[in-house]
Amino acid sequence: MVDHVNIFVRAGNGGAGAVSFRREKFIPKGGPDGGDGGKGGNVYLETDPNLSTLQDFAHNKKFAAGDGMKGGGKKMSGAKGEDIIIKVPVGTLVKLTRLALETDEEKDIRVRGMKLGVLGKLFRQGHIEGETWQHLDMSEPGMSLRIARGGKGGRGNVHFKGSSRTTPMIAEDGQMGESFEVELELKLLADVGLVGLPNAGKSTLLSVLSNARPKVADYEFTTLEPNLGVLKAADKHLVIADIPGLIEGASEGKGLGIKFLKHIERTRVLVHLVPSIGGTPEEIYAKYKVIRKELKAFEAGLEDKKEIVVLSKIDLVDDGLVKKTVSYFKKKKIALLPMSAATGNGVKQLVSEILKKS
Ligand SMILES: Nc1nc2c(ncn2[C@@H]2O[C@H](COP(=O)(O)OP(=O)(O)OP(=O)(O)O)[C@@H](O)[C@H]2O)c(=O)[nH]1
Ligand SMILES: [Mg+2]
Repeated sequence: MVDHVNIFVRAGNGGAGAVSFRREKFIPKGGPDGGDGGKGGNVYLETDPNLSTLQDFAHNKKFAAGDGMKGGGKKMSGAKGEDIIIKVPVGTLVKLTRLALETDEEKDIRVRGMKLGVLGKLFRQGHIEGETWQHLDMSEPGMSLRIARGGKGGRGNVHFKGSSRTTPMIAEDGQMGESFEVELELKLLADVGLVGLPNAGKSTLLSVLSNARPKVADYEFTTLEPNLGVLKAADKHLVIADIPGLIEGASEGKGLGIKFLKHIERTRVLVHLVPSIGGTPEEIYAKYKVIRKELKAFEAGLEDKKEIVVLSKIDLVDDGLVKKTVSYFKKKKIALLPMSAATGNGVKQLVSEILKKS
């Protein structure tokens, strides 16, 4: 899954002001009429709730807004450069690092309305200054932020007329647009995270609790990228994140590793699914501990989050084992909630626990 990329953005440069003189019949020496340059386009970041990865940036890394156009004669202003809007998923963390601006020397330019070969001067305005870096959290749907400002257009020579300067041969060049290197890191925003061994039934549970229809199959590592779903209960809308399964040694790179755990870093409660099949209460508890160890190894405080521990797939084992396992966990001071996504047994209790804890 692409959830960490660096891209480059550049706002548009302002257009240059014009050096131009009025030319009309019977008025041999018209006054200055050079218009202003247009403003450079801005760069915006906007959250799009339909996106869930940064995949779009895997190959597309450079974004530039339009430059402002040059001013013209007859006090005509140049057109404004076009803005660009970059869409990112909700939960994208943004780090901006300002890129150095190139400085341009004074430039000679041709003067409109004068004999060929007469040159005017274009001098550069001050650059846009500001923070060299900043962090942003694109945490809300519909959020829009300007991250790079387009340069102002330069003033045309019509502004440089003075009593001692009736033929101003100067105008301003446009200001340069801001440019940044932008680090985008996605940490999905969800209220509830589902964790557990591969095949524990996490994706199945997500499909029972929400409108999401993630891939479900009877083998390990069916889920390769996080799935999101919305649980609607008691006037609440809770976002649930289903992530790939964890195995022993995931923190050392086994299986799919533990990197994707960052997508449940910002949840309020974890639902930990422990499968009931294929073991004694002790063995089931040992499987629970395997996941706890990996959560701790991630070193982001996941082990301190509120946890609802669910004994999954109880339709496949006999009631005696369920009872014994519940009391075994109770001795370890863990309230175990038996559940079957297949029959719906225990799902209501789970939903009310989630509402209580989130
Ligand atoms: N009988 C029964 N089967 C279940 C139940 N929940 C899930 N399953 C089955 O268990 C298998 C694995 O389910 P998934 O939901 O894909 O498991 P997962 O935890 O998401 O697995 P990974 O994505 O590989 O980590 C599928 O064949 C499901 O149909 C249940 O409550 N009862
Ligand atoms: Mg799955």
